[in-house]
This record gives sequence, C-alpha cells and structure tokens, in this order.
Amino acid sequence: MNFEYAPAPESRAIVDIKPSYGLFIDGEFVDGHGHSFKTVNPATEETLAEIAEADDADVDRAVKAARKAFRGWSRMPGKERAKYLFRIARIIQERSRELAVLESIDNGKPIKESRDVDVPIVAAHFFYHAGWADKLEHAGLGANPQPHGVAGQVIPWNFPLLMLAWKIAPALACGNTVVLKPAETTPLTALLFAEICQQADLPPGVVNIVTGAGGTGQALVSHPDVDKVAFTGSTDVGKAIARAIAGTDKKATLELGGKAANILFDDAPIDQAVEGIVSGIFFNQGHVCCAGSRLLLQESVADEVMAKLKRRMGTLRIGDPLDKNTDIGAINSAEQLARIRALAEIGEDEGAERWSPPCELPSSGFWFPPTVFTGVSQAHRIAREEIFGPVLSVLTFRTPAEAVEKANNTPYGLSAGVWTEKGSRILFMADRLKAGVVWANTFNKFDPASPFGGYKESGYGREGGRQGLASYLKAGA
Ligand code: TAP
Repeated sequence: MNFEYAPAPESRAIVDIKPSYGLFIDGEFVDGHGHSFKTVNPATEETLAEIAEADDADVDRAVKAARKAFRGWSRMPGKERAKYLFRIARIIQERSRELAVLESIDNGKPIKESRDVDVPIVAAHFFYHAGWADKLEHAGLGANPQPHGVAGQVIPWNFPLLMLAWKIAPALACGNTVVLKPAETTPLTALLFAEICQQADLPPGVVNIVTGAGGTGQALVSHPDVDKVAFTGSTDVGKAIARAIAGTDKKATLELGGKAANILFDDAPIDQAVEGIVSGIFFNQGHVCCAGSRLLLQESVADEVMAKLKRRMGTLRIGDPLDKNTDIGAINSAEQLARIRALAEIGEDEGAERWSPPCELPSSGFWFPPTVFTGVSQAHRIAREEIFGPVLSVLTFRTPAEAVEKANNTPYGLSAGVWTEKGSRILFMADRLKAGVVWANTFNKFDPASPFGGYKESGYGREGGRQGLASYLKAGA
C-alpha cells in the first residue's frame, strides 16, 4: 500500500509498504515455513503488513546461507569489502527520507528524530566501518586478526535501524557474515535494509534477515553453527541468552538495560541543563537504554530546576510521529504502554508525587504523556527499575560523594550525565561513576568512533570504535 498520512504532506507516498514480507535469505526474499504476524503503526493501531515468522528450519536455512557466504567474504581483500560498505552507506543517504518515514511509521518515533538522528548515524556507522575494513591489522589485535564466522544478531525495537547498523557494519567490515533478527514490532526498516543490500550487489548470504518473535531469536542464538552472538535488549532476555550459550565456544556481546543518573550540580548552566534533562529522558519517548531516567539534583538548586523543567515540559508537543513539529511520538506497543502505566501507578502508590503538563492525547494509538516524579526515594521501584518510557524520577543530593553513591546504587551501569562548570568535578565524577559512558554537560550523544557498552547488569562488550571491532575479530599472530 502507498502510505498516506494526512498531517505531513512531505512524507506522502515516500514509502511503499507491501501487504506482506518474506524472509531475506541468501540474497533473496523467500517465504517462511512458519506462521506470520502483523506489524502495526503504534500511532494509529492500523496493520501495516503481514510479516513471516521464521521457524527453526528457516533460521537453519539462513545460517547455512551465511556459512556458505563466509568463505568468500572473509577472504575478500578488506579494501573490496570496504567498497560494499561504502556503497551501502551511500544508498542509505540517498534513501534517507524513505528510511526515516518508514522507521517513524513502524516505531512511533518523531520524524525529526528518525530524520536528523537515527538515519544519519546509521549512514555514519557504515562509512566509519567501511574505513576500517582494510586496516584491521591496526585494530590492536595483532597483525592478522580473523573474523569469527557467522554472527547471529538479535536487536530490540527502540532504534530498529540504528541497532541494525551497530551490529551489521562492524561484523561485515571484519569479514563475518550475518543472520539478524529484528524485533517483532519493528521489522520494516530491516527489510528495507535487505533491499538496500540487494541494490548494493552485496554477495548473497553475507546478510540474512529473519523476522519473528522471541522464539526465532532463541533458535538463532542457539544454532550450533553460529560462532558469535550479538544481542541488544532487556537484561532478562540477555541472561536467558547467556544461559542458552553457556558451555559452547560461541563468543557473545550483550548490550542490556540501564537506569542512568543525570546529575546536576548547583554551578551548572541551568537552562542548558534543563534542555539536557528533557532530551535525556523524553528523546525517543524514553525508549532509550541509556536514557537519563534518574535526575539527581543538588538540593540548593532543586526548586529552581524543577520550576524550569516543568515549564519546558509544558512546551513539548506530543502526537503524530510524521509531523515535523512533534517532540514526543507514540509508545511502541500496547505491551510497553501497559508496562509504563503499571510502573507509574506503582510510583504513586509508593508515595512519590506525579506530574505531567496538561496535554491532549490522540484517541487511537499508544500514548503516554511526559511525566516527572518528585519525592522519589532510592527504594522506590521507579528509581530502581527501567521504565523505558517518558517518565523521569527526581532525587536530590547534597555532596558530590552522595551523588556518586546514589548514581551507582543500581544494578545497571550503562551511562550517566554530569552537569557542572567545574572541569575537576567532571573528572572526579567520571572516575567514580560505574557507567560505560559518562556525558558531561550534554546527554545522549553518539558517534561511531566512541565505544558504547555497560557494566554490571547492563551487559558486556563494546560497540563502536576500535573496541567494537574486537567483538568481531579473533586476535591474530
Ligand atoms: P527484549 O524483549 O529483550 O527483546 C530484544 C530482542 O530479543 C527482540 O528481537 C526479541 O524478540 C528477542 N528475544 C526475546 N526473547 C528471546 C530469547 N529467549 N532468545 C533470543 N532472543 C529473544 O528487549 P526489547 O523490549 O525489544 O528492548 C528493550 C530493552 O533493550 C531495554 O531493556 C533496553 O535498555 C535494551 N536496550 C539496550 C541497548 C544497549 S546498547 N545497551 C540499546 C537499546 C535497547 P521480540 O521482539 O519478538 O520479543
């Protein structure tokens, strides 16, 4: 169907969504043996397309295709592999509007984010890794590092295309071949990416996309001929995967959940910090593993910051993801909305004070208003559990040491933010925060050259930068 979406004329007819999609195996779209499922537009609840659900036999076909392709791909000179990655990067740029619109329709994220953040970083990721493909001997892993083989990659729904790029670009640059499973609720951009692989003349079998739900992911990571597992998703599923591959020689990287502290000191530039707090938690509806979901305010400025924050929250526009003015789009699924609602109610029951600006929510689709809780204590579930929605929990502190203690009082360790004018304080905090990424006077900044990953229950392994390549290479002589 040609997707027509009234309020955003510029996005009309940009994407052509087919009524149904098969699996992408060995360079072609093929029917699956199993059932199919629907993917819906979370902003309208309309069905977008029927998607094949890969069963064990389909996963096996895809892994066999990747194995067959591995021989040629891994022996291809790096500079030749680079040409394919550069070509993919350029096609992503050429088709960026189509990718951004499709991502917003299937995921619910505002078009200004998919257009200005997701898709440009996706292209940058392919460009960056294309540059590495013929320089792997400089990755710090010996003179002749080797790819692992077939990578089984499972990704979540919050950044469908970006997580795909984080997985596929380094794997291919290093000479691995790939079978990737997108999340059940957001398969469409991965399938469009499969078309881009065809358009780039990527050799068949180098990239395979198997759509499906958790069972498909389980079949993929447990497949005996998968050498390397790369997973991004929840900590619970990450633990299940670690158990499933225990006792095998599969290599694994797990990028899991987070509960980041965004820490604001009394000397911080408050207006700038309020912008950082807002984008830290409301970017992508708060469906962000590294979201600044715990705001730690120094007591002396807490009232001033809260007043400014509430005023700013009152200006956020929630609604149609394809409207260029929208700040907060739709929640990705009914399940995720139910989870956010349940945790917000628990926050109230536990005695925290809940506030949202007055805002009208669309009558169909999945929506949750930007919400802030004050009077939160460390024992509250909204301070401990990942809500993965537009919900901010505010705590206060008096001294830097107390801020460190509160920030680290979480099973997670993915990211943190520090707002202060003092360089020495930034270094003091960065040294003590148990977080894979610490942003200073900014938040949610990503670059393909910067390694990203967590401590503790946020997982292990790094993606991006030279460190990210190490996950896809065996050290050579
Ligand atoms: P999950 O429910 O864990 O799902 C992630 C992926 O794993 C999906 O494709 C899912 O399929 C699949 N899956 C489910 N059960 C599986 C199993 N037993 N074996 C193999 N695969 C299985 O996470 P989500 O709800 O999509 O994403 C949100 C989570 O991702 C949050 O916790 C967030 O913090 C985390 N996340 C982390 C990062 C980084 S970089 N650390 C980045 C983004 C998101 P279905 O979709 O069909 O269930």
